[in-house]
Amino acid sequence: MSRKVTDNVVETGASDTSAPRHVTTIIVGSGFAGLGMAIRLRQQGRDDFLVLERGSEVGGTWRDNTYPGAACDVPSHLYSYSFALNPDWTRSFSKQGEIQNYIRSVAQRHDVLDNHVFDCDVTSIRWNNETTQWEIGSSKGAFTADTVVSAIGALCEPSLPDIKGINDFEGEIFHSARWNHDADLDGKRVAVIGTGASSIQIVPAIANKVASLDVYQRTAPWLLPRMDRPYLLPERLAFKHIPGFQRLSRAAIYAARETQVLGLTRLPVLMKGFEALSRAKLAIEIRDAELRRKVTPNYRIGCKRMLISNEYYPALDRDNVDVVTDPIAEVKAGSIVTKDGTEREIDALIVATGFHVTDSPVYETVYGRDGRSLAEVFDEIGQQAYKGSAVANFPNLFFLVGPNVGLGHTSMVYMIESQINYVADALATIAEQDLHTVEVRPEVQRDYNRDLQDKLAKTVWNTGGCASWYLDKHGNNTTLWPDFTFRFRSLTRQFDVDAYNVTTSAAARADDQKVVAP
Ligand code: N01
Repeated sequence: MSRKVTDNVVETGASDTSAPRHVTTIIVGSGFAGLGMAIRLRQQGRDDFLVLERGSEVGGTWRDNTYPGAACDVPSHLYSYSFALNPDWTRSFSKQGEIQNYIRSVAQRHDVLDNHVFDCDVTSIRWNNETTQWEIGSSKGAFTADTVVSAIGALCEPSLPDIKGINDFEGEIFHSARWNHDADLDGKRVAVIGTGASSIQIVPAIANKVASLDVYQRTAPWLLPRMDRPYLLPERLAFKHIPGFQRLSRAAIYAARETQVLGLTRLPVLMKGFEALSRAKLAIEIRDAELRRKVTPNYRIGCKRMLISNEYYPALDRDNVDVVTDPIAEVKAGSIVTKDGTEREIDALIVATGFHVTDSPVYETVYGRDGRSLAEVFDEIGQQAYKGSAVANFPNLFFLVGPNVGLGHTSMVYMIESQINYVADALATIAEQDLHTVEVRPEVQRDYNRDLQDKLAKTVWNTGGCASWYLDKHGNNTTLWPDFTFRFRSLTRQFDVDAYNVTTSAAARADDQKVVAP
């Protein structure tokens, strides 16, 4: 099949009533993961794929998170594709706009945009046992596919807090990942709920514009210095013109970051240095003793994602900013009431409360071989996959950024590229060996996850005394990778077909002939 696949979708304006359009592989989502997968397929000489993307352009989380101050907390030269290094990064830590421009330019350069269907909201993905194909329902019509790659990411479905009265708030209200740029916050009384990675960037970006800012904190984050600076012209010239300089710099950043794995997963004592640094930062940047007490974390560093900012504490220390630690009792039409009875009037409410990660609503829309949804399967066994990429009962379905491939200390793009290696090799193996279906064997998945959970049990994420989105409702850590990332790279270097139950296309053809034979 050729690029016309997409043209046809556009030309025929496929709607819910059109016959399903068949493509060999459908990729859902075009953030770093889905786009990288599309580029790899193109590099393999394939054009029989479509990327279904609910947004109107590529970029995923970097397209959606446009809140003031949005920037990456992984250094620019590491936070990029290995096959598309960018010598032109302007800063050591990039801002959202620059990353989004980078992703856009990579998509254009690699000529995969014609394989995209934008504004295409995928509503269901269902395995059909008769046709042994995936049936995909979407806002741009129905599709069928031999293989599906889910690249929806973990941080795409905003989680709204279940607070009494919040739906009756009459001022501006929006989630950090759906920033309303039409809302004018200048001179307004604003509240932010949450003090995670998004909030600590938003708060300093708006604190000097608003009349007052109430920051509702449930758990104080640990903060480290942000070593951000603009690159000087000689550095940028060196990145561009000295062969190997940028790769060397990237490798150095990677190695430095990887040393954190020991402290996070095996030797907690190694995190003491970070903790001391963070406490010193707090002491220097916050003058008020009571405020210092309020924002001092009460769990071990690393248990939640360590955040980096040089501006957050000084913003909290401003006269027009209050940190509220009394739990929220209720939101009213124009105010927030805390459990101690205090009512604080506001004009706008920013909800920076994170995402549905272990309970993604998308899981309710994916139905496997036995008719059960991913949500039902995960409810029973917990969110889990084999190598973060395949789930028993869901043949020919692969995940990018699936369970237990997340990280807090280094670049997710590295993990994504590892998974792309694995899935690309799986698709190549299916073609080379004339396989019809591949489905990970349940016992392989079980053993793999048992081993993962054993490792995770010793990590600071599980033992550090905090609640975080890394843990699911059973208390299992089903989001993070508990080892060096190069171990994951080596685990995913090749598709291990022996871990899968397979059927061959020859057998499928023979079955078809039996059905039509008189
Ligand atoms: O979300 P979060 P986020 N009432 O889940 C609080 C990535 N990211 O959007 O800690 C009151 O971290 C919650 O409190 P608690 C990164 O991977 C990266 O900030 O659960 N409060 C917490 O303070 C990150 O980890 C970058 O007690 C409630 C906050 O809301 C992930 O995205 C930038 C509440 C949620 O924090 C998510 O970050 C931004 C309630 N009902 C994001 N419910 C960079 O690279 C939740 N909270 C820089």
